[in-house]
Amino acid sequence: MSVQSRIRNEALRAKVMSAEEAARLIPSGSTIGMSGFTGAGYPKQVPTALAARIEAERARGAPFRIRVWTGASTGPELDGALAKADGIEFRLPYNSDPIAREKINSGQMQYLDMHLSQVAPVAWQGFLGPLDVAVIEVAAIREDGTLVPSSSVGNNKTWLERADKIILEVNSWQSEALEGMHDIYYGTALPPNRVPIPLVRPDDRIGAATFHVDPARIIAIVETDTPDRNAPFSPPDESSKAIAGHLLEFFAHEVKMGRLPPSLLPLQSGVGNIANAVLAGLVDSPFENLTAYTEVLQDGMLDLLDSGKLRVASCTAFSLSPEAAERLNRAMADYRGRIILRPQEISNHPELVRRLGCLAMNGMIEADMYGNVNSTHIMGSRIQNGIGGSGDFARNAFISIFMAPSVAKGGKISTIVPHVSHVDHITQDVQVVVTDQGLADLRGLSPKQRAKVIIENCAHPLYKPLLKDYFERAKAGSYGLQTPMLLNEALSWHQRFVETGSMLPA
Ligand code: 0RQ
Repeated sequence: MSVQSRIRNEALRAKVMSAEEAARLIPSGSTIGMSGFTGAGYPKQVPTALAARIEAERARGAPFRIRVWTGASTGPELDGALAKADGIEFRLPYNSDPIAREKINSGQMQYLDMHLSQVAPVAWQGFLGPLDVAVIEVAAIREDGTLVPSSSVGNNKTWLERADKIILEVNSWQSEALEGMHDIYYGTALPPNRVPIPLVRPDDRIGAATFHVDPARIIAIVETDTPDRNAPFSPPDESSKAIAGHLLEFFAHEVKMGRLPPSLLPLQSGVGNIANAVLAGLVDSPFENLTAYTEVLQDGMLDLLDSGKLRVASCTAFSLSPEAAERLNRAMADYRGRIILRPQEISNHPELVRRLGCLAMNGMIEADMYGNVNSTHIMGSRIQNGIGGSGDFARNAFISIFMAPSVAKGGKISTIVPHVSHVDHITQDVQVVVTDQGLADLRGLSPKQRAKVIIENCAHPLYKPLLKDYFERAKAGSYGLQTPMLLNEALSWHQRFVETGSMLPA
């Protein structure tokens, strides 16, 4: 594929330069809005060149740091390289890069972990300050100067509108057949000018196929030919398969009771082993004509599309293994019409999640016996990734489901605890908790009723007697009996792990 064919606007071709030249146009102290969502569609060469420049400047005694806003997680060429160069002073809204995680947890990087639907509106509110530069990967530039989005949309529309200067990476690794797959809605506004979003089905198209951009603000275009960070998937393990089994049985029961239609409701599914096992389970299930209104399209969802069980998937990004990315890229045109990529403020919009009645299935770090969920912090203080889209979906879903193996670290940690060490999702936003041990349907239950069901159905046998014992003593010695709690003891399991390496008593 010749690069010329990807930059089809004559005037913009004059702005092509190397990544190093483009990186030189970014001043120290800049706030940069980068594309990228779960390792898809992030710029790959300019951030790496910028990291090299930051290291060179520091060697000369000139400190150089930037503020980075993205869609969600990116890849090693962006977060990894910039964090390694100690170039990121402030980062939002989601990170899963191990080097950046280490910088955050060692106090060297400020990190604002946000609901992903809220990033674009917050950028418009203005209290985060100006956006100096947007660095955005696109699949092509059309004759009329509009941009064909890449394998993720994220916050790109907002960064392109809001930034003073724009640097584009045109990546010829991305399929040209992506053109026509996106739906970029330009109708959002801040109050008091907000209007209803006219989307009532997961497959509705309400926007444009491309980004509009002011060509005068484009200061550089860099040509690349580099794959997304597509992490390999391990096949579902026994625990994930057990979790998937419990959940599919629950869905079947809900259909039988007339509380869900036979084609279920639009699925939202997180990433990782468990989510993939649930999707794999759906391929072999009796459910037909499924839809997805979700954040990312992962391997399991592609399989579900291929099986014919999934009619349409709306998302903001791909999150695929290298094999699945190859498969999708080869046949992209065949999937057009069945996959829609939207800005994350629309894919995760609370108004739409509530209207469509999504079935939200997300991973968790731990849940307590009352149904509060921790999705982000290990032992209350150490960030793992971030809340991502889980809060956007959980509070507004038709059924909000959280899943995890019943133990972590080979049994040294129970994921069902007396009290979560950090709260991301309050008990009112958590309707179903599932572990390999079983499923707790918490709908309509009071706190003490919830505790009984969670301990009985979800706790690992190693920890079940300890939880029962705590609950009985809490009921006898608590200051109040609505949500019994022994204040000094509630977090003692976590403290024991920090001190001895295990939540189990010696
Ligand atoms: O640590 O890597 O050192 O072994 O946490 O845990 O079991 O690999 O789980 O990859 O499914 O991630 C909640 C983090 C789960 C994820 C979370 C340790 C465990 C391991 C990772 P090691 P696993 P997963 C929309 C939804 C928030 C964002 C979200 C997440 C590591 O699902 O980031 O929902 N969610 N987005 O050993 C101490 C515990 C632990 C624990 C696990 N109780 N205590 N450590 N670990 N449980 C999709 C997107 O937003 C993209």
